[in-house]
Amino acid sequence: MELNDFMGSKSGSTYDRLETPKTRNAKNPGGDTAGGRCSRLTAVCLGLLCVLLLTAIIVLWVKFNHLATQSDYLQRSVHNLTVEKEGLEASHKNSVGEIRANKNKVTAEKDKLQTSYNNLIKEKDQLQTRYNILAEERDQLQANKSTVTTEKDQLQTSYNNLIKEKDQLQTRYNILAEERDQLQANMSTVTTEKDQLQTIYHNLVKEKDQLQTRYNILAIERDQLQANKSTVTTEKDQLQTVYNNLSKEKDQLQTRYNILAEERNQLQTSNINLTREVDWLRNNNKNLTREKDQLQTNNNNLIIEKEKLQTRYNNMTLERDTLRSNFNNLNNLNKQLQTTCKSKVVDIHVQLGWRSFGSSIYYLSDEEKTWSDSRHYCQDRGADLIIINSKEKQDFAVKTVGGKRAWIGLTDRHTENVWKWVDGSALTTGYWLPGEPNNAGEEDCAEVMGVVMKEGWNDIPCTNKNRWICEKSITDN
Ligand code: 2F8
Ligand code: CA
Repeated sequence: MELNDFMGSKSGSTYDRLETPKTRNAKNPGGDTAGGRCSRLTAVCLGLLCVLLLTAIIVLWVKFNHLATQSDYLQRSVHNLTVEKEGLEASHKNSVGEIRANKNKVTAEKDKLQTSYNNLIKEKDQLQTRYNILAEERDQLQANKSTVTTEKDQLQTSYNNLIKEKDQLQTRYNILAEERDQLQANMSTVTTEKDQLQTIYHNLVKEKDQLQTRYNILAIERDQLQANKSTVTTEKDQLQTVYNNLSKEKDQLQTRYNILAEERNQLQTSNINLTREVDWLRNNNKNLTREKDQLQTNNNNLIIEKEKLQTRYNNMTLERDTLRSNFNNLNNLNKQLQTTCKSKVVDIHVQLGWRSFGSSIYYLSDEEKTWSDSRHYCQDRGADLIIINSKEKQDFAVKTVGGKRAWIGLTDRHTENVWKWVDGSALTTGYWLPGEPNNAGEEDCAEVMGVVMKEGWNDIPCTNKNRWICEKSITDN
């Protein structure tokens, strides 16, 4: 727009002064002069200069517009930033104000809390101090209470004893007073009689001596009564003094009792704070008392049961002693009977051909049987084949069998060369003949030989028939 205007304005002066060849030729159609060429060169140069100027102007214009746009943008940005800055400053001011206000509030609250805290600390210390003082006072009062209670109990006991003694003295005093009254009555009677006698004395002179004598006697009696009266009076006075002293002491005790009662009331007042503890202790005490009562009841029941058990134990002890005595008697009787019985058994067996040796009896058969049949014979009679486990028994067996031979209770028929006795015990010491046992032809049973120079054991077949020796213990049963 402005460019066109600019160019228009410029063309008005420059283009009016330029001439194209056509126009020049039209003006000067005759020829091409040096001036004309110079003019055209100048015109061309001017045209180029114009173009350059125009280009520069356009570039500058564009740059100007760009700078103007940037300037507007920057101005708007500055404006916006300024607005934001103002808003931020305002909000900052508000925030700073709020923060300052809050800070002041917090500081004030903190100060209040600090003050409250300090006050609480002080109150706590004061309470702690008061609590410690109260605790000490409570302990002292507790101690004083215990002491006062003990003293009060002692005084009460003393007071009761004094009251009893006072009552006894009063009773004795009353008795003495009655006796005194009786004596006074008697004395009055005697005095009356004396007056009568005095009258009679005047009237009956003859009887004067007798009456004088009686009078003297009566006078003596009177003197005695008078002396008694004096004594009674003295005792009465002493009793009165004692009674007065007792009354004084009673009054003093009453005064001290009143003082103690006041102190007790003060202590009771002071102990109000301890009432809870006391109640708690009482509750505990009640529970403990209940438990104690239950335990007491249990204890009583246990004592009753224990006494019953003791009675039963005593009865049972008596029964046991009786039974033990009976048992001992029966045991002795049993031993006697066993001894007698064994003796009888031995006698009977001896009569039947058995021989006694040690604590057993032995039987040497006349018959001959196999080893097993021989053993059955013995077993049928409560015996078994002989077991020879000592030199003494070996000698006895050799002697019993004489010049013959007999089965003994020894065999290895279950395991070859493992010899065992009939009671299952293993053979430890054998009295075998030289070279025996040799198992010469399945020889599993043992015999004892009593032949001279051939006294010992030999193994032979169990099916052989042989004599045998039975052994029966008389200590069994
Ligand atoms: O009858 C068997 C018996 O024969 C001999 O004794 C007589 C044997 N003695 C010797 O050989 C020394 C036994 O061992 C044998 O049992
Ligand atoms: Ca043999």
